[in-house]
Amino acid sequence: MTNSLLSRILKQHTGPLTRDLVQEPGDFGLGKIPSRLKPVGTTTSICGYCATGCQLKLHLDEHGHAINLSPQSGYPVNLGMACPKGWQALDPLDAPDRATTPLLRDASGTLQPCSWSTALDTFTTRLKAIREAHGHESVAFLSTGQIPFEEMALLGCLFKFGMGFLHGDANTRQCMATAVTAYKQSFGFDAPPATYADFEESDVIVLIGANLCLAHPILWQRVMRNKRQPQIIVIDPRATETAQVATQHVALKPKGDLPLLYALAHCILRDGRVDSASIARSEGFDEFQSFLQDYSPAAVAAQTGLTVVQIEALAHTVSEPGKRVSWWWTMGVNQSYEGVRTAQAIINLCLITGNIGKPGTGANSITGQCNAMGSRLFSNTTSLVGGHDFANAAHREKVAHGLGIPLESIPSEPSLAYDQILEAAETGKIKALWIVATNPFHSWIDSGRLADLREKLEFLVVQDMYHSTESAQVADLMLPAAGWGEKDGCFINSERRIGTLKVVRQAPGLALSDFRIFRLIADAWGCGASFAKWTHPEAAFQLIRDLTIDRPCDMTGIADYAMLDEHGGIQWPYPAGSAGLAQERRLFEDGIYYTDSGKAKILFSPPAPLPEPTCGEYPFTLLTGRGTSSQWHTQTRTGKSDILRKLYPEQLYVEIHPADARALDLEDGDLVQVQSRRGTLTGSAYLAPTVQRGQLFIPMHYREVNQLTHPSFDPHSRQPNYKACAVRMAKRPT
Ligand SMILES: Nc1nc2c(c(=O)[nH]1)N[C@H]1C(S)=C(S)[C@@H](COP(=O)(O)OP(=O)(O)OC[C@H]3O[C@@H](n4cnc5c(=O)[nH]c(N)nc54)[C@H](O)[C@@H]3O)O[C@H]1N2
Ligand SMILES: Nc1nc2c(c(=O)[nH]1)N[C@H]1C(S)=C(S)[C@@H](COP(=O)(O)OP(=O)(O)OC[C@H]3O[C@@H](n4cnc5c(=O)[nH]c(N)nc54)[C@H](O)[C@@H]3O)O[C@H]1N2
Ligand code: SF4
Ligand SMILES: [Mo]
Repeated sequence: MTNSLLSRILKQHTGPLTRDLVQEPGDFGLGKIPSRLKPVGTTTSICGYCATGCQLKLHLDEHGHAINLSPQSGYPVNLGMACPKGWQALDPLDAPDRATTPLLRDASGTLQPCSWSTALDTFTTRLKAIREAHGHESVAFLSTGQIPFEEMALLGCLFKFGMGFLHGDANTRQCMATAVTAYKQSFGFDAPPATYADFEESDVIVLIGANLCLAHPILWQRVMRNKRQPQIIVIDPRATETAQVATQHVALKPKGDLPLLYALAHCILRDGRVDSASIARSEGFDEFQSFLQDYSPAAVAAQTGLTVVQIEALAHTVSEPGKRVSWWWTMGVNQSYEGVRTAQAIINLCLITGNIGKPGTGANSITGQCNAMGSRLFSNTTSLVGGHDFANAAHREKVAHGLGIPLESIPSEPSLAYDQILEAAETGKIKALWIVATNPFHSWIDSGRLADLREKLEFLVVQDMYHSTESAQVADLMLPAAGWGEKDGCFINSERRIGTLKVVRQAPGLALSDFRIFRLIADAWGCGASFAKWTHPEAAFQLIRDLTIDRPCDMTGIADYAMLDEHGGIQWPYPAGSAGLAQERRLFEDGIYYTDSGKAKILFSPPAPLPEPTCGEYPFTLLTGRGTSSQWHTQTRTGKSDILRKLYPEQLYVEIHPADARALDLEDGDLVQVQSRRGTLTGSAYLAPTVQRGQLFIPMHYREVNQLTHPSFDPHSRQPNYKACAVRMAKRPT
């Protein structure tokens, strides 16, 4: 190992790590450095953007420093492909606005550089004082689906079991909460059943509220490898990039999904195109059958915006006997005030037609962020770490024992959800927030409210790679974090595949890996001893891996990171003794679900009205979502790449149907104002027949967009309803 690589690795994993803070000896032992970090010509890492989980091959110079990358050809996920973000994954690391030192707001209100000692002192003194004065519910964290799960677990365990606070949630609430709740209720565990090979083995692929070509381009490549000449049906109000290359586009009304899915089930039952064996493995069928009587195509046509003929034809296609039908959904379903029931309506269709547990089938949610699936198992927010339940006494005992912590330190109550945390901050019950690897001042729904909320907070800590994010700029204390490529750990992708990341760059200045920051905080707080075994990410991996024993996500058969690399990643479940299991595995092949009875639950309720329908004053429905394959969320990373920036419009644009534009006397490129009851933004009109009349589309990547969105939530999952609110639009007055 060259000296310079060694010193870099030491900087990430061992003390002393910072110029101003001397670690206690023995805190991070030299012997813990994973041997796979020895310098070689190349190494591999899972991409740090989307949940497809492509593996990238990093090309290293003689110092072990990544100078370039290419997609990994032998990896079972991406098979040698990557999208533009993956190809440019190193660019964001070199940005000039990287946070290189902690920043503390001074008496004049300016963020000033400070030492790590001062930062840690301030962090503990302020939060302890707030805890002392207002109790253990007065501080909350908001984290992410975009850091390794070893880091997520350390944060969640430190905050709840070490620091003794109760409330923490993550941006996965904005993204996957609906799918989590739907699966837990229907299958008894949060278990997306698919393996990506199912894309290649289906006869009918239904993409509902998912724009694969743009948001998961490499999964679209998997669809393109399907040799069965599949029908590809896209259910989306917009003629998206994916809809345009599908065999059929079902252009429904926004939020017409639930009545449509019930009408499909109605037709399928009426025509007897069901799989009795699969129905026998579920509960609630009789009630469902009588419920569906009211959902004939004629009864729901107006709500869906489709004709009876279209609905009947679709019902026929998705229930063809002998055909393999797979359903795939993303944010068009999850981000809805009735997302859970919509996802379950998809699950119900698969259950009654027997399209589950077999090749080319499934009710499959596609995940968003690189490690949303890791967050779901390990972040210790909604679920107790390792796929457990806070309310279950036996689970609490198992986790306490496994982690070597006192049982009393594990709360039995659940955390408030994201929106409830922010509401508690508005009402003054929560006094301080710690934001890690997410940018809610841009991405949260009705984001204008956050400005007022900021005024009410006594203390706001933001931990990010950049000091320039909307959230970092309003922090009282900013902690500089290493990013993807500068730290190690694991991600879990949409098909439950666990894969590793590597250190291939040195974090700039005093920036530290989130893992390292949490360790330092544990010591500063005085609870470091409880986390003595969490010496480095791989040690943490082994600790939390062992917690999964006997859970559906059991991964106790994974020895170490090297084994993950050798196997091309490993899908859970992988209990001890799994050697020889296939590389591609779907769930429920045995027809047994994770519920107490072993049967799946058919769950349903009547569709509810839109929380904010259009009206004379606000006549347009605003849809939001991904804009291009080169933009990632709030653009803190993709905005730093010269190449990616060339691939998308710099300024906010509003897609409007040409006929609506004519009625408003608008031409392409005209400056327009879009207004909702909550805010106003300015952008340029983009005339696009891909949006329906009466609808507008604005990509989520521009900071103003959430000033318009309406804060409504799914009652079961508390996921925000980002995708439909009422707005008006006009040419901008000159
Ligand atoms: N390039 C890029 N890729 C990404 C991301 C990114 O920021 N950039 N983000 C990642 C993340 S975290 C996520 S969650 C995924 C999101 O991936 P997707 O969910 O595919 O992306 P979205 O554009 O948010 O939403 C998908 C579609 O839902 C449609 N839609 C809106 N309302 C409705 C409705 O009522 N019914 C139906 N059926 N459809 C509706 C929209 O028109 C949109 O085309 O992408 C991941 N991949
Ligand atoms: N209107 C509208 N709003 C939406 C959506 C929509 O469709 N429409 N989609 C929602 C969805 S699905 C999602 S997932 C959210 C995403 O919303 P956010 O999570 O707020 O978006 P990101 O830009 O991914 O923010 C991640 C932050 O983490 C930082 N970061 C990256 N890597 C690291 C790291 O290793 N450590 C630390 N400490 N920081 C790091 C980045 O610089 C960035 O500031 O947006 C939601 N908001
Ligand atoms: S498809 Fe997703 S995981 Fe693959 S390279 Fe692109 S962003 Fe990365
Ligand atoms: Mo997401």
